[in-house]
Amino acid sequence: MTTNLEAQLLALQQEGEKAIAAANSLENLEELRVKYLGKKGNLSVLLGGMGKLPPEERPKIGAVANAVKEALQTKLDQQRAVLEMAKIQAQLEAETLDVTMPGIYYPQGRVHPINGIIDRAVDIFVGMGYTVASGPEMETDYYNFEALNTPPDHPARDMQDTFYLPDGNLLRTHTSSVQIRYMEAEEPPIRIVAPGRVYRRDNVDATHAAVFHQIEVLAVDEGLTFTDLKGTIKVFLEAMFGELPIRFRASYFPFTEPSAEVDLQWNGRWLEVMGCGMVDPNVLKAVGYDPEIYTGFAAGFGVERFAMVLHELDDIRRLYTSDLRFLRQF
Ligand code: 2NM
Repeated sequence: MTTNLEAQLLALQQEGEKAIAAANSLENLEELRVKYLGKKGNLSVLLGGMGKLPPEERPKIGAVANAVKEALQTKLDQQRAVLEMAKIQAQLEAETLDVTMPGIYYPQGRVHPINGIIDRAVDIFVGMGYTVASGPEMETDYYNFEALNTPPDHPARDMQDTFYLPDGNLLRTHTSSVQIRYMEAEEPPIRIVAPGRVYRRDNVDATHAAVFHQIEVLAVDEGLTFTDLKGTIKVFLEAMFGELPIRFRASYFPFTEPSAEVDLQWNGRWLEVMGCGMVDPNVLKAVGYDPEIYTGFAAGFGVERFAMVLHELDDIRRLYTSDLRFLRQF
């Protein structure tokens, strides 16, 4: 009887130690602890038979049982340490960061000089309370010419000067069409600045492009006069070019009356930089405004021309060829 229980205890120890040594995960190890040393585990079950032993044998078997329990517990602790170490090792390997790996090259971008001029000009007008407006680049004859008081025989309407599309529409030749659309949709008072791409059927050379950028401004309100126009342009040109002499020269546009060109004294020479005028009453009528109540002023300029003056460029085409050696200078 004694030897039988003792042998069973020793067999349990052997079996347990082998199983624990083979455990391959902490979860698996916990299962084995419960199986061998748990309250209802194998050791408890065996010791349940102790009560049937003669009293004098109990201390000896008890000692054996304690030794088995301690041996299994030691084995469990050892294996737990091994598995925990393995787990950390696996984690370290999975999370390795190679600090010698070369980085990814992200070239530094810049604002294109054309957009740089647009941003500066728009900011100046926004500072004076203007709102940015935009519209389609493909336009109808109405918005590009007719509503702008441009007569049917005006040279700008010629096939030689404007890109007409097969469906009778055209590529806008100025952003004034945006102003017409805005006025149709809104009521005075109006203060807008319309930057955008425009198209003209020009032969491309150092100072001409078929696609270029324009900024036009428009103010419509009660009581606006030519002096408001002059003051606005003076503030704008001074913010753009610095405090230089400017002059207004009488000119002609179909959509303004009176009209003027604005010259700027730059490097000792008079340089034409923009056109402007008081919005023609016919234009106000076309958008449903009463010219007896409202007056307006407008002005427009070419962005590329400003860029060429401010950055001392000799050829407009440099702005379109995307040569990074050129563009990185800005
Ligand atoms: C310019 C010169 C003069 C202009 C006129 C209008 C509108 F829509 F109100 F009639 N917008 N822009 C205008 C006037 C543009 O650019 C050289």
